[in-house]
Parts: sequence; C-alpha cells; structure tokens
Amino acid sequence: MINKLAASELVLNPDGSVYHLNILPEDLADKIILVGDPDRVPKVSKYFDTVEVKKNKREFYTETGTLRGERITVMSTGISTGNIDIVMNELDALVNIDLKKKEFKSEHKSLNLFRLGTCGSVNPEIEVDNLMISENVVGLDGLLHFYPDYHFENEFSKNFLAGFPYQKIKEMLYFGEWSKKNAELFSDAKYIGNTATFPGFYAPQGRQLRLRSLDDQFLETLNDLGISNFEMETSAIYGLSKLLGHEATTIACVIANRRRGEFSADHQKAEKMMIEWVLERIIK
Ligand code: R1P
Ligand code: URA
Repeated sequence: MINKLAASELVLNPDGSVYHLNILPEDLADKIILVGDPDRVPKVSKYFDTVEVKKNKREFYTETGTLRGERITVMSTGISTGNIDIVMNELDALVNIDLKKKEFKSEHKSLNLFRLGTCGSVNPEIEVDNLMISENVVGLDGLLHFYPDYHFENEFSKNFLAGFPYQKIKEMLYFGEWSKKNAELFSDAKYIGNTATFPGFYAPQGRQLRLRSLDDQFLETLNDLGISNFEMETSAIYGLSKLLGHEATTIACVIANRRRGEFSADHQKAEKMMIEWVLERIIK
C-alpha cells in the first residue's frame, strides 16, 4: 500500500490545516454534530458551555467547545453528497493521517458523527415538526460507486432492490445503516425509518415546477418500498463512515409532508426542538 501521500492528494493550507474544512487536528472533538445549513452551527453551539475554536471556509463552518465537561464539535456541510465526500475524507484525515508526515497513522481513531438535518416525509402518516431517525438509507446519488471497496446489503436493501421499478436509476443505488452502537440513545424517537438520499431537491425528489419528474407515482412507489423520508446527505455519511470506520446517525426534523402537500408553519421551532433533544441524549 502507498503510505506517503503526494501534495496533490492530501491538500493542506499553508498553516497545515486540511484544504476545505480549514481546521487542524487539535480543532476537532471525537463527537461531531454535522448540520447542512451554516446558520444552524451557532444555533447548536449556543448550548455549549465554552467555545474554543471558530473557523470557516466556503460553506464549512466549525465550532468546537465543551458541553457538561465533554468536548464537542459542530460543523456545517452545506448541501449534498458531493460536499459529504469532502467532509468525511477530511475529517478522517484529521484523525487517521499524520498531516505533517503525510503518512497513515498505525492506530485507527473512530469518530462519532450525528447529522442534524431537515427532511421531507413521503409517508402521509408522518407529521411535520417531528423527528425522524434514519435506520436504513438508500443512496440514489451514486457517490459510493466511486469507492469500489464499498459493499452493504441487508433485508431492507434486498427487498428495496427487488421492488424498485426505475431501471435506469437502479444501477446507481447503494445502501447503508445507522450506527448500531448509538441506536439505544434514540430508542424513544417518535419516528425511526428508512431514508432516501437524492442528488437534488426538485425532480430527483419528485418535485415538478416547470420540469417533469420521473412519474406521478414516485413518492407513493418509494413509500410502498418502505421509504419514510427524503433528504440529500445521509447515504454518503453512512457509506463513508462504514468504509472509514466511524459511527454515524442521522436525526432530522420533518419539515415537509410531500404526500399531504404540507410544509412546517415554523421550522425554526422544530429545529430548536431537534437540537435540544439530541444534545440531551448524546451528552449526559
Ligand atoms: C435541502 O433544503 C437541504 O435540507 C436538507 C437536505 O438534506 C438538504 O441539504 O438538510 P439540511 O437542512 O441539513 O441542509
Ligand atoms: N430537505 C429535503 O431534501 N427535502 C425536503 O423535502 C425537505 C428538506
């Protein structure tokens, strides 16, 4: 195995920080909250007792501090699995690669990742402004096919593939699941379900403004195959966590019910409830 990484492969800033996240190894806690929206970062860190690091570049905003004596990081990823590819690889490099020597470390460190996102439900029974934990995920974004060592299947994935009718898209599907180690933290969640991650918000999620999407039954078909909700990051977070040896769980507030055509009347309130609910459970 090649162990010394070229400057073009592991790209660093002049201060030695990783290229996009713009942080150094000491800026990162082992427990990390990932949020899509950069504006959600201070909404999380306002609950911290101390904040020692505040850094940013592009859409990647990081704050690290302590809560009830435990070190914790909150970081924004921006939208979509393309960004998650950057976030996951650079987070892993920060803990598992010696950035000065550009060599892999002999000891592996596992990070504990919690995505706090928003999502749209495709089950008419799932009420907006409640929380959904992603137990299984199907990726329709294709990212993990660029990592040939990735393979994941379970009962959910087998049943989903057997029933999936869109032949052109079937080839790009891949699957993942939540961190079983963290599952008990969230056992009292209102909804624990199966998430579909898409490479877009409009036609990929069946929305039609001036352009048509695949078909008018898209939401119903996916719901019949066991999907509860749609969003744009979890497949890559779960897939890359499995490959790199990290624990990951997605918690999202349902802000849209796509089958009923409803959108949250106050999604800021739902977001606040999610942040408090998660912090209560991940830091005792
Ligand atoms: C789309 O509006 C964005 O919202 C959801 C989707 O996954 C996508 O990133 O998550 P966040 O609220 O975390 O960004
Ligand atoms: N985020 C998404 O990706 N889709 C929705 O419908 C709502 C939030």
